[in-house]
Amino acid sequence: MGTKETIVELNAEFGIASVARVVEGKGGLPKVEVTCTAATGEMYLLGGEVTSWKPRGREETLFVSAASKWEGGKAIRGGVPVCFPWFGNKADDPKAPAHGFVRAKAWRLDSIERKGDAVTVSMSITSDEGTKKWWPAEFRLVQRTTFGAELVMELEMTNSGSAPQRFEEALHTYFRVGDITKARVRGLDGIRYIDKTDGFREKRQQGDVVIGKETDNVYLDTAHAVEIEDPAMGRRIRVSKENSLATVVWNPWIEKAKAMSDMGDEEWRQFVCVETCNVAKHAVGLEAGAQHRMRAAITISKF
Ligand code: TA6
Repeated sequence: MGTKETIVELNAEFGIASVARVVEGKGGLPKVEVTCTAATGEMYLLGGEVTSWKPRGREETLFVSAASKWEGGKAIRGGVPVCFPWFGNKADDPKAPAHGFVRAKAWRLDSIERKGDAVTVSMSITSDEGTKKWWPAEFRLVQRTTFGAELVMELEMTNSGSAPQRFEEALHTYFRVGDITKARVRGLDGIRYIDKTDGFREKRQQGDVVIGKETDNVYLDTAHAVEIEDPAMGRRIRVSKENSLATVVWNPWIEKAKAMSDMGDEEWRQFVCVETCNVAKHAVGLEAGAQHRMRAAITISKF
């Protein structure tokens, strides 16, 4: 079945008149488009990836690169890539795809539900012979996203195998900012972090996180909310979380952005990644048959 037929079929099965529909997105890729009272949003079946959330009366919250590739098998540059079952490079296999394999694979659309003035979209990916080449585990991973006055994402991992598994996970969220040089991330003062731009040295955050160079910090033992202050767009973005003990703050800055084929040379100015995750020493151990659910909730207020 071609993509167009799939889209027609999916829309017939899951579409909700005037609230949510399955349409052809960029590159002809299928996506769910949400237009409910509280917000608009979109989520691609590629990677189970949220690529837009606009609460009613507000501007777009997420950043997506104008140079993103929109091709099956390639991660979308921007939105909320799902990193799983490892973060960054795979320790024991330099040839393995960075951030795991699920963000470049087609996920399954499982449901679209209207909940009051919000809409919840669930997509999932299940282990198969292809995934076992990279990671010999049985699993089902669900990305359940509610587009409403807040954006709530739940990443639910079920260990459907007969052996315990250990994995890393991240909601690698690209937040749009008006000017990265004026933005700051509050809420990590005093928290220990690994500085990936300085030989993975351990450091301690002094005050707010301001971005004035390539920044790639993995904050550890931190379960609480952070706020992105974006004076250029006059807004504050709050990211609260559950069942996550690490937060990553990343901006590639000038040289790294230039070196990325799927990012515009000047786009480093327009986003900061604040990633809700369990990585490094916070990798999750899950017994056979058990389930783990990491949650991120995002709200916007006037700055
Ligand atoms: O989360 C930050 C990071 O791990 C950086 O090191 C950088 O590699 C970024 O992710 C983007 O990775 P990607 O594989 O999407 O280019």
